[in-house]
Amino acid sequence: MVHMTEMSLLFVLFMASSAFGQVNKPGSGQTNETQNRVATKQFDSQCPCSWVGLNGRCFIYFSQSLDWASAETHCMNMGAHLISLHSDNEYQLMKSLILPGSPTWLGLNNCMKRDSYFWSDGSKYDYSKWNKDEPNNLPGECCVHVTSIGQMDWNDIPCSRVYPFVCSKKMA
Ligand SMILES: [Ca+2]
Repeated sequence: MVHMTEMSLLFVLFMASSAFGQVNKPGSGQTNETQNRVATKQFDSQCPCSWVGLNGRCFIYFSQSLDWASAETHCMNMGAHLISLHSDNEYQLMKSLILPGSPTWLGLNNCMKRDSYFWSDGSKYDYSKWNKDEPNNLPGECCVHVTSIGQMDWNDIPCSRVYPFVCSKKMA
């Protein structure tokens, strides 16, 4: 049984490496390793194709730039929400999915109440990684994104800005 599982995993990794073959570049061992790790996560999880699983949830990155509400709607149309983060592990997974240095929406905002942040998926606000001196609550800044400059962590910014985004949902 274990042997069969290993064989199945090897087959999936082989298929994944074939599928990704055209984007692999000679000498990019780290890229191959990352893709294999992603493929393994997909295989181990109960996530739809192209989603990555961690801690009972599935994650996917979209490179198209949308305002916060449109990005949330895009996620909801797939039974998901903009990503919520609850640990360094989840944050690092997100960073491995997005383009390096790309500003990216999170599901976090305080538009309803200045002192009360909430995640659009309704989960508890129990983790944060704000840039230094953020959130600074400048006028109109009530949605949160990962910045492309400085510490490349979180900043509050107007929800009308357009950025790529990550969706997350519970594993089926
Ligand atoms: Ca800010």
